[in-house]
Amino acid sequence: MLRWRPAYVALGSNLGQPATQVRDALDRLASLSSTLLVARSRLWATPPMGPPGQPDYVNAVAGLLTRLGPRELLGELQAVERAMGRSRPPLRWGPRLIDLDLLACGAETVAEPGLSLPHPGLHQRDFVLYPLAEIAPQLWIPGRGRVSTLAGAVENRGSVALGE
Ligand code: A4P
Ligand code: MG
Repeated sequence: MLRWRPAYVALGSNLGQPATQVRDALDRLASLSSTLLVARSRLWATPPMGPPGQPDYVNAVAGLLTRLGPRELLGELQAVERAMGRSRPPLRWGPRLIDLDLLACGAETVAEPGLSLPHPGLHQRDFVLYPLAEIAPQLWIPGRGRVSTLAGAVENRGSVALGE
């Protein structure tokens, strides 16, 4: 039997109805085959990192148990993005309907074209670390440290939890 391993996914949206899209994406993650949604953070309202003038984001993190490998799981995340109407944004860090990033998959480190694990920006982003610390404070990020420590050290750029 294939083994189950923990995986963490960051969700973000700042176009359309961001909170609705993030909830919709969480439901879609719960429906993936060979995968269980076992934890979900609160939704967070976060100021944009990137080009100025774009709306605030809603962010969240999901905790999964999955039998998929990291590449297969990333493929599923990209299929959810497409199904939700995401087109490639023309601008780096520009606004988007939904963004699903694979943060970590077990303790694997991957550095390949198209897949980096752990996610390279994770340890510097309040909008990832705060929700991740709600569901996995003890998680060890290879090369970076413990999530609770990283979340305590990162600059709070004005991110606030929404009441759910
Ligand atoms: N890729 C490599 N590793 C991964 C991984 N671990 N997870 C590749 C997901 N994708 C990974 O992604 C670009 C390429 O990264 C893909 O082809 C994939 O193979 P993309 O989703 O097409 O483009 P992107 O998301 O615009 O690029 P980028 O640079 O990854 O942006 P980020 O890092 O996702 O940042 N501000 C707030 N407050 N909240 C946000 O959520 N998000 C962004 C986007 C900017 N500012 C934000 C937020
Ligand atoms: Mg992305």
